[in-house]
Amino acid sequence: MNTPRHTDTTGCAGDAVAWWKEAVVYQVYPRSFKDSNGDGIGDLKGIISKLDHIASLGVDIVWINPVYASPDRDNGYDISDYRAIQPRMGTVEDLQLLIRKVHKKGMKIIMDMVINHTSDDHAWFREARRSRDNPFYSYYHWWPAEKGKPPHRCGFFDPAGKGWHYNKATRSWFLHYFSKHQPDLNWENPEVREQLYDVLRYWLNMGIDGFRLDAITFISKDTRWPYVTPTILKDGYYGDWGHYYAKGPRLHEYLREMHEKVWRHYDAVTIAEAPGIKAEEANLFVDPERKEVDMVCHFEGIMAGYMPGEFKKMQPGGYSVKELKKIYSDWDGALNCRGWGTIYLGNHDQPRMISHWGHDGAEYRDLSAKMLFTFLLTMRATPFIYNGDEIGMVNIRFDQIEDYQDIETRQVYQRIKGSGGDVNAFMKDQQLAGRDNGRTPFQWNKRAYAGFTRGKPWLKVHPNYIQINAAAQENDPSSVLHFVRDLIRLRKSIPALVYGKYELLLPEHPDVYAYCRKGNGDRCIVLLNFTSRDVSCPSDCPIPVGGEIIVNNYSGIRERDGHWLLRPYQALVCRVAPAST
Ligand code: ISL
Ligand code: CA
Repeated sequence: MNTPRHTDTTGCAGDAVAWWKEAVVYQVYPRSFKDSNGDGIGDLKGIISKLDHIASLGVDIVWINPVYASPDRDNGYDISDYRAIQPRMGTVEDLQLLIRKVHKKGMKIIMDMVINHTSDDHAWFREARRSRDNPFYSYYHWWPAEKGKPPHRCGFFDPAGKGWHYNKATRSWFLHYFSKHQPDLNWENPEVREQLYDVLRYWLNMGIDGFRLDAITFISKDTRWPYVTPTILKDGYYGDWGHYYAKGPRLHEYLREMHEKVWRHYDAVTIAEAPGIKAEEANLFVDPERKEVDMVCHFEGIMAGYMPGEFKKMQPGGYSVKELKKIYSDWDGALNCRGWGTIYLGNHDQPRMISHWGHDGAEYRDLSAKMLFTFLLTMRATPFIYNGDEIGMVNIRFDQIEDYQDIETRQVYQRIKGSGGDVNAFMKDQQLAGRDNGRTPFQWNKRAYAGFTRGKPWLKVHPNYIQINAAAQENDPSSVLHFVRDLIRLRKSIPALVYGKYELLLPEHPDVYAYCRKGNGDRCIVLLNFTSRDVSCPSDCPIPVGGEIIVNNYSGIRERDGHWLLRPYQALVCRVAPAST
């Protein structure tokens, strides 16, 4: 699909057509997708065996989380060999077969690349930590003991929250923004950059169509190592940490160099995971004239409703719809005519979409899933679907720390326990926000372990798999799965839903998210009730006369006193076809 389907744009230079703007991305978390050999861990052959399911959705790009050699301290986000496949995941031949099969089905495949840090088991680091004279020492960031203690930096996955770890042999501390098993690479060293660019070329030459660049906003550090006040560098995640770490002085210089040396030579799509980036900074990354990356995945949307400065703690009462509207509208406004956005409502670092933004009780589970998918697939941004969401999977809500496998949950638990904090409250928060909620095995059918594995799964399967599974959804024409397929088809058949301008309607409405997508005389009005209550859409709600309802997750529309009445989690899309405008 290198040739974009549509030729019409909104007339802005930044809205030029591109295949990746029209694409729908499907994220596969390989560990939890499908196990082919009974060891309880999903693998490449497993993905290959389920390509029909993926292709049946109508998605265009498959993004796989890291499958490189790794001691798996952070499920592959700690790479020990950039050119090797993790044996548990399969072989390079398996990957090549996957690439061929994905391409044969008319889709593209992108890999996740972790180049802010390596594993401490990577050959570079094993050498580096031996002595200061070792040629690889300068591949990482160090603070020598003779200078006293290093200035505080966060280690997000460190039990003490510390980002420096002391290494005896070199009499120095090394920097790790994540766990001590994930030392940060020293991008100041041109040799490091060349090595990494070579890795990128290696996979692109194998046929990979692009990358999701993990934690890429963190690669540049201020190596004068200034003292930064604790209010800026909170130990918690969601204070101002990201804004400091994502503002390294040479970040954009590195991104431009990477573009010049790698991306420019390939028709590859690049997606920067961008923690710490605000809407007003977005174009620094994605303005095509700057030649950096194609898209960023920001965190402002996904973090709505979390308590600032705390570790993934939801605000009492959850997120506010008005806040959500403001964030997405600000991002659209910032990118308008210059760059292009992304939208995602869940991923492997987040709780399940339905549990987070909708309602996972039986009554509203499917309705809210359909409403959320309507949002995801009608915005002016490339949508990312996280595997399992299309069949309505929900949070597992573990009540014992032993059930969690995630390094983040386990380390933060230790941190809170160690500092005499409230672990019970933390366990409750994790039921809502813990990353393992989004990582439980994919529910294929009602056989043992949901058909994910013949062995014992690495993480517990959600007990609701008997009701919620792909096979059951397949057989039910009113299921979330069928709804998602229809929506993807719809997005592709109406150019205004891809490129059309986005205009927020009813900005002050506390419960309804309403907007219009407009382009080439075509107009689609989207109305979404984000609550479990009946709400009324005021009379200025511009449902046009003569419009055709093209999406509705209920069988009809109610009206009272001349107002539309939206049922709990009702989603409506009304199209005013070109002829009637
Ligand atoms: O997941 C987060 C908080 O729960 C984020 O802060 C996350 O750590 C950050 O966005 C970077 O995420 C990426 O790199 C991490 C890895 O653990 C994540 O899975 C990955 O998406 C370290 O490589
Ligand atoms: Ca396996």
